[in-house]
Amino acid sequence: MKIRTQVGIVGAGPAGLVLSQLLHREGIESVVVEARSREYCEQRVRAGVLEQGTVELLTDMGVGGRMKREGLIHDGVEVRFNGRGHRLDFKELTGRSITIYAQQEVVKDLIAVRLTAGAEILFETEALSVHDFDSAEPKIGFKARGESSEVHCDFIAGCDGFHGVCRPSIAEALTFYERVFPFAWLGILAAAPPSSEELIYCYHERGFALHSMRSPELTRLYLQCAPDEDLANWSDEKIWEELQTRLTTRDGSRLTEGQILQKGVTGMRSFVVDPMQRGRLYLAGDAAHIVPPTGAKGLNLAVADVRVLAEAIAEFYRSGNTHRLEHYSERCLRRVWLVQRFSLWMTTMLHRFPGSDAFERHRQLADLDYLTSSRAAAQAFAENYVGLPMN
Ligand code: RFL
Ligand code: PHB
Repeated sequence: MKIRTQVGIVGAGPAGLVLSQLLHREGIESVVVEARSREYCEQRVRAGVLEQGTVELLTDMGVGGRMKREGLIHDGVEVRFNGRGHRLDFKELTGRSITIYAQQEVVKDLIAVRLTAGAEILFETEALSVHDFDSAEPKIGFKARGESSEVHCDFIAGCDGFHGVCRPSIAEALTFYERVFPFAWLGILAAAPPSSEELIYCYHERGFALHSMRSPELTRLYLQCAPDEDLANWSDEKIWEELQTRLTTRDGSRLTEGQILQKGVTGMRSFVVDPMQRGRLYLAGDAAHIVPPTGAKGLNLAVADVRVLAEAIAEFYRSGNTHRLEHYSERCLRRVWLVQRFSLWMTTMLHRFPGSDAFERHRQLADLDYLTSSRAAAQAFAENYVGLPMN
């Protein structure tokens, strides 16, 4: 079997699906090859914070209906340390806000819109190779029902996440930049109403904790743990006790507890490849970069990449001009490094580093003090958190 299309996309995560829809709106055809089942993609619990620019793009693309009805708009966040909360008001500081809407809901909405428009998404089809990207007809190799097959296309978009095949296929042409952190996050989803109307980022001597949510009935919470933490050592009671200890305030307010529906450990790294392209293969999203989740940026950055890529591909089909394609990586990497800087700064300020001394803890507290007492500092934080301008 041989499939011919204009753009072959590997991966039906946020990057691949948004790209496919943006291209469709420019009259450009694509085929998406996805290793997992539709159900798996629609259920994978991950990000929850959408920048205003991401929300606007999804709305312009025609996938904003349910997000507008069910998403929670937040005008600020709380930063908590020494048992006291400090609210940072995005709306007042930047005129913008964020939306809480789960990544898997974004994925569900995108898949539904793409399939309704007659798109081809080949689920349960793992790409085994990408090749010929230095020619005018690159190819994605895969096996379907035991038979080797290929997608032949004009361009390949490698939207296959951190563990995909696209980046390794061009590894010799790339420079890698990486930091792995000596801690991870233990995350839970609980059937409990959120204990605050907004997100709470908490610094505590026992380690970082985060209060987030998915809906008026579902709380999402995280606590800093060891990178190789064994979930078997964490009973539900122990998780709640640790969260209560870290998030406690001087006035004694407590989290509302509930049944834990899901738990998992997420490693933390900062990772960038440069360039994000080789010949007619373009990397986007987690395939090209990873940020620690502290800044809530991974999904938003993936969307920013494919917006640049869709514009560049559209220009090529309109005029034959390859200028934007040639500068794809350069345009993306500027934002990528700004977001890396922000995510690393938040991570460093809020986590307990193993072996850190009293000097380091005083420095972190001074960072938090400055953030919550200086309007200039709060504004710099808010402008990054709600999302830097697209251009
Ligand atoms: P994805 O979502 O990993 O999608 C890649 C897709 O490619 C498929 N694939 C293949 N398909 C075919 N053939 C192959 N050989 C393939 N190899 C892989 C995979 O099955 C998958 O469907 O990457 P994408 O699209 O770049 O999207 C990136 C985001 O998923 C990621 O950055 C965010 O989830 C990160 N993140 C957050 N981002 C935010 O913007 N805001 C947040 O609040 C936020 N919180 C988080 C997060 C990530 C977390 N975890 C679990 C890593 C919280 C957590 C806990
Ligand atoms: C989430 O709700 O999952 C979430 C929120 C903020 C973050 C990371 C994850 O920084």
